[in-house]
Amino acid sequence: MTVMEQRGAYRPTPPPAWQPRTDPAPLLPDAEPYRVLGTGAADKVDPELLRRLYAELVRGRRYNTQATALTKQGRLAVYPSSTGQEACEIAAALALEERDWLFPSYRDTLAVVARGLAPASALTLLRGDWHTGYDPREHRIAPLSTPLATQLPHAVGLAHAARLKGDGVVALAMVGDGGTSEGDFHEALNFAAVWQAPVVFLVQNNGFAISVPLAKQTAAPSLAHKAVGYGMPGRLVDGNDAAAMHEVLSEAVARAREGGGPTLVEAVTYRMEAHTNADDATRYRQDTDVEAWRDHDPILLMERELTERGLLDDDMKRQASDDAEAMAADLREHMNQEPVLDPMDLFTHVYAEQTSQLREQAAQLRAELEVASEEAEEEAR
Ligand SMILES: Cc1ncc(C[n+]2csc(CCOP(=O)(O)OP(=O)(O)O)c2C)c(N)n1
Ligand SMILES: [Mg+2]
Repeated sequence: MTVMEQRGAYRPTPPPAWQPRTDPAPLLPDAEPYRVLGTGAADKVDPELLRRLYAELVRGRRYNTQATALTKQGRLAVYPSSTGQEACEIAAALALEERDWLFPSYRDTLAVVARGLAPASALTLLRGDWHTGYDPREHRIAPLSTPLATQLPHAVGLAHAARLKGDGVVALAMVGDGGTSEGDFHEALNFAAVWQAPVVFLVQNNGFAISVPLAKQTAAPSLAHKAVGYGMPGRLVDGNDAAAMHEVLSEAVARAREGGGPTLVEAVTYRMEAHTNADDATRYRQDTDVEAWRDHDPILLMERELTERGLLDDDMKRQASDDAEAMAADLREHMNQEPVLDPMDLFTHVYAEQTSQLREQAAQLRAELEVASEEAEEEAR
């Protein structure tokens, strides 16, 4: 008799039938990117909102062309243009209330400016002047993040704290298609869903991570589908349709505020310019690829809708363009001023409490600066 044949020997029992923890069907994104402009859904949108979005898009486009021009004039070290992506940028800012928090990436200067930051302050970091360039707490805007996706766990942490405090604050975090391959993306989404944190993730799928096209980035049906694996809804939206973007992000923000948990929104858009002024996009894509998107330009889509419904006349167009020009002139004026910088600021805000090494280095720099200023005085005599 074998051991297994003895009375009371272990007999495997079948496991309980497997049940999904949540029904995946409601979490799945639409098969096609959601659109409003040019469809019947546009009739329901407040005309004032459409006009506001139009004016912001025009202003945003002008900001992009002005900042790019400043790189050519040597006034700005680097600029990642969001030309073609203005609808995502503007909608992200407008979907939030003042008490909410925005967590942008380096490409999201327009969202930061549309949220109310002074246009020149949004370029401080990209000029390499002084840390973030603004007080994140005052504006409720986290620093423009260059390390990909690191802003996402920060947003979840803030949102989780807001939920514990019950203060109704929502965090909206922006990331690119390439950023979705980072571990931070996975960790942030997983924590957000488990904790039901009031956070909205906005992925701007602009087709590229520098030279890497989306097909080499992921084999997922869409980036929005990734939401299902974490247990949150995924939304697939036309990222060039400002009305659709505004509606979907506003819904996701409201849902988060009401305790409904996080949402992942994928905005399908296109990066019309090179990655930054330091990149040559002709090395990895054809001009014809770019041309194919011209007719689906976010400003054009909005202009068509407004014109067809008689909501936009020449005066309004001129007003939007004049306002954008005034903003650009102001930006030029600020960026043409030499910044007054204190080299000792290199050491502030690195750690809450400075390390002994940093104190030593600060003392060394202070001594060098004193010698340099004495020498300059000597020469002046
Ligand atoms: C952690 C990290 N790895 C690599 C880089 C270098 N890098 C800068 S931008 C970029 C591509 C990002 O593409 P995507 O997330 O699609 O954003 P996009 O630039 O298209 O807005 C890479 C790899 C970085 N900044 N941070
Ligand atoms: Mg990208």
